[in-house]
Amino acid sequence: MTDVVTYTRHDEIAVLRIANPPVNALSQAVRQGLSDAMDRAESEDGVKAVLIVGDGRAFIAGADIKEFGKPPMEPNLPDLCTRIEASPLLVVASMHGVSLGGGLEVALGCHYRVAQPSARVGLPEVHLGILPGAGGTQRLPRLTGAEKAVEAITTGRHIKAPEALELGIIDKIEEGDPETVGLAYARDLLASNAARRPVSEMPNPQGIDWDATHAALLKKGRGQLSPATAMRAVQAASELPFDEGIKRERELFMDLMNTDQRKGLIHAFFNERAVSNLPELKGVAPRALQSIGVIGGGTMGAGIATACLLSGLNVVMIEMSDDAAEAAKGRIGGNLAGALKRGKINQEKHDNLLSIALEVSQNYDSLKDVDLVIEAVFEEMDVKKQVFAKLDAACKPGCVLASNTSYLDVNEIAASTTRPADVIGLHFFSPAHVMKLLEVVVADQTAPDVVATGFALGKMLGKVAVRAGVCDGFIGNRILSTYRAVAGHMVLDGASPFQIDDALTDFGFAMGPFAVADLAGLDIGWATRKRKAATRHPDERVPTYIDRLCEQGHYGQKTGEGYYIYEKGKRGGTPNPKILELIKDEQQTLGITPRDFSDAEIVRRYMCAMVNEAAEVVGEGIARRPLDVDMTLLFGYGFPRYWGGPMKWADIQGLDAVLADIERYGQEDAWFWQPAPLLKQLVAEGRTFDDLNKEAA
Ligand code: T1G
Repeated sequence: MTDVVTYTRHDEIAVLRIANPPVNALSQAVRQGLSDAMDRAESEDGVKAVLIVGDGRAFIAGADIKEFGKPPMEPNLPDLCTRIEASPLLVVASMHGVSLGGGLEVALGCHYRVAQPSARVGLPEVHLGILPGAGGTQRLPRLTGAEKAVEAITTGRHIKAPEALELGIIDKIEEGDPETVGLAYARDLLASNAARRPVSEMPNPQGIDWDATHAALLKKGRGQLSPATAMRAVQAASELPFDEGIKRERELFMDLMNTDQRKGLIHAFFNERAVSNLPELKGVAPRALQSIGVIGGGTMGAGIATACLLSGLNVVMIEMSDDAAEAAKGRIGGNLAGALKRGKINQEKHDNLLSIALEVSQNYDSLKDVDLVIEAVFEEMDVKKQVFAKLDAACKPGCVLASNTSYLDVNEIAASTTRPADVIGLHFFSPAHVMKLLEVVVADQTAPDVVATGFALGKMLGKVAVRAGVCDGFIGNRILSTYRAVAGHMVLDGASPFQIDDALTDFGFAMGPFAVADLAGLDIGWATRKRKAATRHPDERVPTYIDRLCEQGHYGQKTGEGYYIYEKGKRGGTPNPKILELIKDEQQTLGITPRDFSDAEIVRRYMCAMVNEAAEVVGEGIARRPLDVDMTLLFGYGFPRYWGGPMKWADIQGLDAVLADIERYGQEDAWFWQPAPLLKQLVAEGRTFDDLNKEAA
């Protein structure tokens, strides 16, 4: 018996308690322990029932993801679930915290299930690029029906106990210590002579329109395979005897285990957590955070203030006038109304946040007690320096002074104060109370505990915080400008913006670069091009066709016309015919004979440009590791999660092949396609970006 599963007798009931912190993942030791304990219960005299319960904060969080990619180790989970179910004893699961993936599958292998009111169950395997592979696709639909099972499995969502009871996934909800509640339930079942109730012996669920559902899942998944494949496993539960259905589930599970998408999604899962655990911050205590100042109540400032309020922090918002203060309060009120509507807060909380937790003032003296201030004013260095001078004077010693700037030099801002060690960049992404990415921009003199405070704030706000160094655009916007540029080059050479957007949404992006530009506002890019014109390298190719559209006052969604035409009240836009005319004019001016591009070439060039710039960013230390780039692109730029991020994508393609393409493209445009030194070094050494991640851990 392994020590991760303990065995105790309570009269005629044997209790199997799993203790494998932090979340009772079903490691080989746990599986072996459960199997041995079942054997023991069945061999001992007087045992009539078995209770399975989890120690700590969860029943079971699922299979041990750390074992993925390693050779399988017996006992495997599907057999264990079947073994539990086949026991001649009555087997009861008492669930608390989360019961996810293999954890729920173990419970479904039991004959009865009781749960805490706060318990949550789910089969989230599709988020890891796989499917429930221990009988979940066969047992769940026998309890809930096929349609509900398909919804639960293909969304991977957490189902709260009351809904789980309604769906028939659990049999009872009982408040109390899970082991005590489980024992009482087992005793009641025995007293009432309840029969064993193997789910596998329940009737096949009725079928649904499988092919239409499959097609809809593929479309909704934007190329992600696991939801649609998982649906086929549920179809087997409807059409095949249980044992054949289990075999079909196993086949489909192995198909998905061998996909690149599984590698990408597991990479995303682990690194979403690793990215904010910086070795250099081990033992560095963050400064206290109770109240936050926000300077500027525009869209960004109001979003930041909303995120802080929703996380339990008090906020002092500074604006310049009564009207501006009112407008800021209105934006925050609108954001909180949205949170109320989505059920994230109740009415009482909503009212309290607006009336007590939020103070809106025009006087910097109101900031005298705040622990951290975030400046979110106009992106103009002089304006920011004026604000920081006031903050320097008004804020208490030790108060962290942060700028939300998206590209300006945080070193220059810090140098304009008497306390550069307290200055840091906290780059939020709009809408700041929704987008998960937070770039923590560390200036040369930023103190370690100020960096730790930035990450502590990120954790409080539920953000994915990524450490960035100081450069134009930090990590995300710097890389964005490069892959946006290559898209422009392809337009000049013959690919239409619309074909490029379609090719990239087929690749898995939520939106293509031109639709994103319309969303963000074409005037922003226009202003950037004008700002950079004076210092631009003569060999840099910069399309001007879109400037002609801006000159006509067309800035994208906000004016109703950009790359696309937008009609009021309709989602999305239709391609703007003017664009193709403007491109043709510019091609004639430049003497370019346009050529055709395949979708594959569009994606390849776009990704190679992204990876090359990202390798520069890592090589310069602006990003600590390749995984920091991956998490930035996943959580701030709509990069398809099932690729794991651009660096994971490159590892999967093979860095040598990526470098070869970059060098080949360089024959057309040597200035743009300069292979990053780090990429060349890794290829020469036969290493991958993931190798760098492991070395930097
Ligand atoms: N295996 C191994 N480690 C896990 C784990 C797992 N399943 N789940 C979490 N951890 C670690 C995590 O890496 C972190 O470690 C710590 O626990 C706390 O996690 C056959 C094949 C359970 C809701 O997909 O959703 O079953 O960084 O920071 O925010 O069909 O973790 O501290 O060292 O996320 O409170 C299916 C994945 C697996 C659940 C807790 N199960 N986990 O969230 O804490 S596949 C899942 C989660 C499967 C079967 C298939 C969350 C959580 P460290 P955390 P949290």
